[in-house]
Amino acid sequence: MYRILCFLILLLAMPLRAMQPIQILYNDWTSQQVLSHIVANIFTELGYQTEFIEAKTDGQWFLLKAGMADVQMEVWEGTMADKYAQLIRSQVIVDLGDYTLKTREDWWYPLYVKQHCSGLPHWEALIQCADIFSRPGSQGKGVYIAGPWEKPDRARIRALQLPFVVEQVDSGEALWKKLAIAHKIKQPILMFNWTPNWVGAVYPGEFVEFPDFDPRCETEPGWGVNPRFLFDCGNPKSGWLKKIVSTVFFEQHPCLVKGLRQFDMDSIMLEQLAAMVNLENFTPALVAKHWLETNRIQWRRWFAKCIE
Ligand code: TMO
Repeated sequence: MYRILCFLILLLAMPLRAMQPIQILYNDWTSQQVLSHIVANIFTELGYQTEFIEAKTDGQWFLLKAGMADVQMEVWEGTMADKYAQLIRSQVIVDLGDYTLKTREDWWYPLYVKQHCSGLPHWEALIQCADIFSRPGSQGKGVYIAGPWEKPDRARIRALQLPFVVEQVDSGEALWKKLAIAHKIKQPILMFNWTPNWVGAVYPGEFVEFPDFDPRCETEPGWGVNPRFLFDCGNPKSGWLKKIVSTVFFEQHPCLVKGLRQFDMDSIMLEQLAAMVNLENFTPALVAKHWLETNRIQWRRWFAKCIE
């Protein structure tokens, strides 16, 4: 009896599952949004239904665990390696490979700042120059402007004994606005940024050179320049960018998995896609549509196994 019931439930559930749209995580920075639209369009052309699941990166890991998200087109090493590794270990997600480009995410400043702080990009210069980054209310301490993605900046500030406070803004747009204003009056600014990104082409700048990243920096207090605290290092300077899918998706869609494994971008293309949104004011959807049209042969080759 029990067996028959199970069989019936399975029979009922199967077509439902097949009809369920593919859930694509949609985050809050431009290149991720464009790539999400690109992959959604590809899946749609191949006959699948898709939907976007809007999430902050903090919240997306839970959604993957809960079966409420299937595909994430951009997992960045500098900010997400820990959570990524946890979910790989617990077999919630499957790694579909790295893009050929390399990434970096870290504290960054526009080049004119060096005129006020000649020891840059070395991190120790921040100790002497903190006051040039002060703002009303920061009591002479430097202000570091963070986005909503980083790893514990306050822990790094403590470990490296930097006279800095963190001001966190909640989107990329808010970061770029701060940068645009500071840049106009050549005011020193220290903020989060990453590459590949469109920003460097418009605002030449550099990353602060912190002590080189090492996994032990985040697990062994004794490692590094401060023997008492974790996070006395920078983020990886040549990090990976990965595509991941839920284990459920991996098992259900072998041909899409094959396609996603081959899906690739170089840094020039990723920067262009972001620039078309942030500089030319096209929507991510439109930029994606344009990419699909001009790269049709390419993506159809990647997903050839899914095309009858
Ligand atoms: C994840 N991000 C590219 C915004 O650093």
